[in-house]
Amino acid sequence: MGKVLDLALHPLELRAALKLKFIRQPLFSTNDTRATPQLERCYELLNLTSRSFAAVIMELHPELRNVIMVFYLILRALDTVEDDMTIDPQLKVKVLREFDSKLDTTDWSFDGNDLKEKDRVVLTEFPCILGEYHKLKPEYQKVIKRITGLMGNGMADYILDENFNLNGVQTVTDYDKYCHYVAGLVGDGLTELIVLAGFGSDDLYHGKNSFQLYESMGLFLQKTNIIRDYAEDLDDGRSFWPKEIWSEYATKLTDFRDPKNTQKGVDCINHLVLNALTHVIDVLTYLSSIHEQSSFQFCAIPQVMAIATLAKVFNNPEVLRKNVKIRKGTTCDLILNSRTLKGCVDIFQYYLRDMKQRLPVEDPNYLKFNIQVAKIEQFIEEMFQDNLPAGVEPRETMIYLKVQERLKWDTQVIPRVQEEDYKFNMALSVVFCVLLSFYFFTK
Ligand code: D3A
Repeated sequence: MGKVLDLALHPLELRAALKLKFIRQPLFSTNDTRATPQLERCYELLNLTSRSFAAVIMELHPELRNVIMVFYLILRALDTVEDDMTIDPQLKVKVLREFDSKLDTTDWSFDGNDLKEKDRVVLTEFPCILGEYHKLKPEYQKVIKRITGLMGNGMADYILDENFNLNGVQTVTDYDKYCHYVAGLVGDGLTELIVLAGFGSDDLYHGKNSFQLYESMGLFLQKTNIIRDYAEDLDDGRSFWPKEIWSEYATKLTDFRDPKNTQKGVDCINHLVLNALTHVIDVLTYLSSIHEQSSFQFCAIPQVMAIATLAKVFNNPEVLRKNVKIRKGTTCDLILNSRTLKGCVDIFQYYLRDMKQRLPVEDPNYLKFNIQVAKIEQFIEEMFQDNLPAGVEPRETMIYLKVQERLKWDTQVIPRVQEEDYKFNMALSVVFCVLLSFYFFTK
């Protein structure tokens, strides 16, 4: 009921939700996801673990759809072992370290999770995932195995790291390193897969700056989740906020829960948001290098949701007590409007300006925050250079040329969006006429 009321109070979001549900057509048919009972079961497992992300993966180009579905399930299986506090740490470390070698088998499974663990089925039915993994092209299997090995060992190292377990994340460098293992590596693997499929420019994975770009794709998502999940993580007896930042505002991380420290907590949140914003230029550069439409959407949706979430947590004391989330209708709107690079950039600009407007002058990082936003705004200017005075030619910088290339793909999406608008308006007119005639005839 809450969700329905939420939508009714935000008519533009209601419009987006209806358009997404009834009008927008997927880029590719999804019939082949039911080609065999084993493949169908894998997609069911994907749906069980994350319904919303499953929908994003289902929309991918058939060349990458099963590859990323299998990659996601394997990563989820790793996560399910790592997260389960009922598993003996010695066994946990062994399973995590050996996980990549299990990909060479056809029948490995794991039944050691707590019966209450919702995702345990991914591990008990792992042979089903292995069956689909072995059907993938060898070059895709190699990427998945490499990342599984690095992530499994990284997770095991953290379990054995007493300082981390006792005192949490210390420096900002440690924070970046932790986020590298849980999300940066995902960005690495996905980027190699996208480039192997020929869906992104070669330099996106092999270029001089490529590591920084795909690392930022993961770090921006993970840092957003870490800021948002403060209350939930603390309830579970953990936290990933780095001491180097929070110690500027409190002596203990739990201090922020005390209402008398709310302002300090909010200052700390804003500082963490500022830290996350250092990845935005890389994210926009990365998105400019994707040429295939479904891969672009797959990469763009989590990023626009992250900037919307950052704006939601920014200067928000509620984060200190509960998990705040963006509205369902906002998500629909973001999904519809992030199909073009220009659309994504507009979304980033909208939320950056919103945060800048709400930033109190008393904030200890007021100046630094404004400088970071100005830096991003200036970068966006350079991306498009569409406000130049008459007679001034655009500077052909690396990002400008990249964006020009991407805009060619954007122009193919625009007619699709216009057709959807037309269909939606027609459908709305028909519904309106039917309701009106019903009213007059029954009066
Ligand atoms: C960094 O990883 C990427 C990526 O890199 C190039 C491209 C696309 C997606 C991801 C990444 C991802 O997105 C999810 C995420 C956050 C942290 C880790 N991941 C991750 C794990 C595994 C894969 C890809 Cl294969 C984002 C995410 O999980 N969500 C939750 C569901 C949301 C989108 C954001 C959808 C919704 O409607 O709520």
